[in-house]
Amino acid sequence: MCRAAVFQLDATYRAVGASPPPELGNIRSAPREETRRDPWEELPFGSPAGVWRSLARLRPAGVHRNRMWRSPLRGPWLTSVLGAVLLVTLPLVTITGLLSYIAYGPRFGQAFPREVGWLRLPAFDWPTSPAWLYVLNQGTHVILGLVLIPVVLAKLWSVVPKLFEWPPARSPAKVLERLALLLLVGGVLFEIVTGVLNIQYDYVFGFSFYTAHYYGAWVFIAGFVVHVALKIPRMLAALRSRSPCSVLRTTRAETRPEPLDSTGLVAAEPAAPTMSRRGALGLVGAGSLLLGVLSIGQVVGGPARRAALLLPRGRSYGSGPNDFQVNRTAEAARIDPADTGESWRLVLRSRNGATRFSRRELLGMPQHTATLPIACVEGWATTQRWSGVRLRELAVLVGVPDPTWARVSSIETVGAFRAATLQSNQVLDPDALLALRVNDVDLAMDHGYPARVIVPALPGVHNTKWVRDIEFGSD
Ligand SMILES: Nc1nc2c(c(=O)[nH]1)N[C@H]1C(S)=C(S)[C@@H](COP(=O)(O)O)O[C@H]1N2
Ligand SMILES: [Mo]
Repeated sequence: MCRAAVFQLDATYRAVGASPPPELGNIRSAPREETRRDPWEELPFGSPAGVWRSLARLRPAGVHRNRMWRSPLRGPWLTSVLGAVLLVTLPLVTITGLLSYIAYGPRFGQAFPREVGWLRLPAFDWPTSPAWLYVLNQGTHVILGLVLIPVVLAKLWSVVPKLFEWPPARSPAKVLERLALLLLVGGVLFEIVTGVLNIQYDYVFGFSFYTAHYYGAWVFIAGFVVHVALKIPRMLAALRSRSPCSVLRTTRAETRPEPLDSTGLVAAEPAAPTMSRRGALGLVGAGSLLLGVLSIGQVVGGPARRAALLLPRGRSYGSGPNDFQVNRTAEAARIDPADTGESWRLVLRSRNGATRFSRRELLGMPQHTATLPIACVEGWATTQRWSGVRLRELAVLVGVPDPTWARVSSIETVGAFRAATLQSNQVLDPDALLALRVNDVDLAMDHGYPARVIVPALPGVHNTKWVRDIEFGSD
């Protein structure tokens, strides 16, 4: 009992009129314990060993190594199993994220963030085939990202005693390792939180989601690479330490802690197991499965879409053949019906000048039909049968048979996505359309009437609706 508490207790007894029990007096009058002199106190100030040892003495109250983390499941094996899963899957989430950045066409200045300095990614023409490429890319990024949340949380749970290790690092090498860990854990949590908020809500951030998510990814990548390089030998050794089959056969009653070792993961005073390791892995797996079930429907479509509670975008639908999801309605985009009526003209531009076409004239041109998906960066996708005029035929009409780019602009004047630049392969693909109709009827207003762009494998955002103007260039 510390001296202050004794005085307090003493005063309390007196306050209630009782005399303090004799033990209390004994403690009070006990000679003050001599301060123990630690050998490192003699070390010269600033010597590295001295710094670490002083740190060791400054352990904050409440930090007891391993004492409060008593689950008998924690140990190198469990941590390594979860680590191995993330080692294979997190790179997929990361790479599809970076690929999506490239798909946005950074060289046209339309990827976010626009300027990334030396973090620039290699640019290449995003392919137009297979048409479902961007569905696959974003489906993987968003759904796998969601599904891995329980695994990430379980991995963090498995190593949480390390957070309370004191001193936090015993050598300069350990400081670097811990710093990498800070990037890794901070990065992964930041990416999860920003990603999840973005697919749930309309732009709740006070900053650009894309910019934050992009730089957050690099912070995560830096931490991940260092962490994997440092931990892989230990992970492999731990995985070999017991066979997965034996773990899967072990019941709760037979569950024993892993042998106490130097990793600091195994509880020094383990509690009795409340579940087996297979139970714990099953729980994580079930959590992942649930997240998958609650989101995959937005990618595969059909009746499954209604179960996709975690991807609420595009829940407003049209009617009849236009009955498929709308992310941004004509009303939200403040499209004036007067601008889409009889007076609407498509303006085609090139260095040779500008030409205008009415909707009737466009319908009089050769019509082409293609069944193509629209895949939003946020993971949802929908596949429909679109018909209209091929973009490459429109290019010919203004004397640019070999365009290297096309700039599409919308009637819309308010949104961030009212214009997009297409690569040459995205203009020249035989299925790249200025769509006038969908599923054999005119486009609904919400789907971009009088005309919208539909290009195979193009990120959804660049399938501009309510098109007003297309400029073709060959420079
Ligand atoms: N003019 C215009 N076109 C647009 C958008 C927009 O906001 N304005 N949204 C884009 C986005 S982000 C997607 S995913 C696709 C499909 O969105 P929709 O469901 O609103 O049609 O349209 C794209 N075309
Ligand atoms: Mo989108």
